[in-house]
Amino acid sequence: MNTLRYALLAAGTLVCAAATAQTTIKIGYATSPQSHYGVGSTVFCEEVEKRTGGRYKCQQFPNSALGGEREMIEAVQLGTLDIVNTSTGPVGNFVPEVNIVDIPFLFRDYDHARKVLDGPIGDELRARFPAKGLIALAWTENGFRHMTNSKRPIVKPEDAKGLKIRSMQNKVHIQAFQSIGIQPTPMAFPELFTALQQGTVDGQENPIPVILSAKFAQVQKHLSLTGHVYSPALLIMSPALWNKLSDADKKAFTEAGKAGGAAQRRKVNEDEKNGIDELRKAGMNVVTNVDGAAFRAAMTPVWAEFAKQFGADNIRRIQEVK
Ligand code: EAX
Repeated sequence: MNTLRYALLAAGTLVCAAATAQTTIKIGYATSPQSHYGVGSTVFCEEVEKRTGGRYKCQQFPNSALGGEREMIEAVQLGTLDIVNTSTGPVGNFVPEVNIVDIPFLFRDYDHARKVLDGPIGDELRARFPAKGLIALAWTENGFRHMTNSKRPIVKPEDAKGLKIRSMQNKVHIQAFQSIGIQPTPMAFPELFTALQQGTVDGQENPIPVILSAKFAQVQKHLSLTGHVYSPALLIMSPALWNKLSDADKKAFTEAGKAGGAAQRRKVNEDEKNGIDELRKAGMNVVTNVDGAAFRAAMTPVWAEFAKQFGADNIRRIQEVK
């Protein structure tokens, strides 16, 4: 009788253990835990833990601890990293159609960008990822990108001519910068601060939240509010993890992704509101009278190239979202 009792007890313990087994998921991103990516990732992780009753919890790898965004996306594809919270910068190297969202001056403002990404167009773009061995769980946000450099204030495109500006590994950005005489230097984000410090490049371009969290004011004098590109971001998950999830857990992760994206956008709003003064106080010369019309006019020829690459109708469809 005792043997049966012990066997049942052991079986019961095993069942309980299985029911409360906890899986740790690894999530990586480029900037600090206090940054917009850190806030978005933390809310995502809290929501996952809550919505799965603690069966899944995160281990975060901030500050490019696992490499640049391109390397992290590759790791997600291989299944050695579960999730990356990344800008779309390098994503076009994996899912070429996504490069359409990186076209300069495509989005009018944050409201327009968020409406496009949260609507059918954003869903259609996310649906292209599984065929490339990636799961685009949710849109998060990086923000409108502005130029910084150590040489001179940039007011109009001519002022940027000849400057060596670091770009993301993004062919649309590279084409656009070349079209206005900038010398783009594609470089992974983790190398950027040192490159600016050593003068390997004269400048870079990033949203206010990144310029703040990466402390670029320590190595850059001039900030020009060009807002030349809206930089979306995404929570991208490994199919190795996604395919193991039950339907209920897939729903839980998807809802958690939306909550993370909303929190990240709120942090971007905050940084947009307070960040410029913070950067002035940190010693940056902030150029607010950038000639946006001149930048748009200078990029008209390369826009014709983008219309050929992505389809004028597809671009117009994005522009017409109100
Ligand atoms: O996603 O590489 C970049 O400039 C990105 O904006 C940064 O990694 C945050």
